[in-house]
Amino acid sequence: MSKIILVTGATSGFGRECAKIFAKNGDKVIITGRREKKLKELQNELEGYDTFPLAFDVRDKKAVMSHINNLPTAYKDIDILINSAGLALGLELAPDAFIEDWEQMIDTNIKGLLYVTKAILPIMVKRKCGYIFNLGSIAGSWPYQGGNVYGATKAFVEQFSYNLRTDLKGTNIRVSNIEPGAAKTEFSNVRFKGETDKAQKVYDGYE
Ligand code: NDP
Ligand code: 8X3
Repeated sequence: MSKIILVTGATSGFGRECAKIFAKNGDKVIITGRREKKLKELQNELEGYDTFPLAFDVRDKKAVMSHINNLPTAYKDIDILINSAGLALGLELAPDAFIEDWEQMIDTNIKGLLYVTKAILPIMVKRKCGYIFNLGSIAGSWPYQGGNVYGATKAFVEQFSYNLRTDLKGTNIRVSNIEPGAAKTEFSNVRFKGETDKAQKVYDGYE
């Protein structure tokens, strides 16, 4: 049976690939991210499949709530949430890191994920089913130099996932925290703020 999936961070990387797989599987996929142009590109690439683009910033609590609460009837009953929107900014050691970078990672990876989850939970609870996939990271469990706040946000995602799973016992809603290792997406371009050489070097020697 076809499902309704909402994917955050569907303009790039893991979120985009997940959206493609679900859409090609015959599911209805609500694709979200800040960049409307990228959402349109993905929708065009998936022509013939059922996608619904929704552009918003996960840091904007009001926008998150109103977009999700005002979904058209055909997309309202979300079965699966994929919380992929997230980012790392900078690789400076803590004394040299920028407080604004720390704030943006916390606002996106922690608060943004919470806003989207909180907006969708009532839909799942009412229907007594659902699956929430959070994108944590190995960086949430293992330290590396310069990973300071990024890793800490992912540790939050891990613990929140455990606690959410506990709170949802008996509701038939499942929660998984996926913890990938380094993967070549836009992630490092974002982390190094467009310094492509630096971003590329991250993956030198990786297979
Ligand atoms: P990408 O940079 O390729 O994609 C990140 C996505 O997040 C984009 O679609 C971006 O969309 C979205 N996003 C970022 N900020 C916001 C925001 N404020 N509001 C809405 N959407 C936002 O990275 P990945 O696909 O690699 O990363 C996806 C998730 O996986 C992240 O949570 C990341 O921390 C995690 N991860 C990544 C790993 C890696 O090595 N790549 C490894 C482990 C975990 P837009 O810019 O259009 O808003
Ligand atoms: C992304 C993986 O190792 O670059 O979460 O932090 S890593």
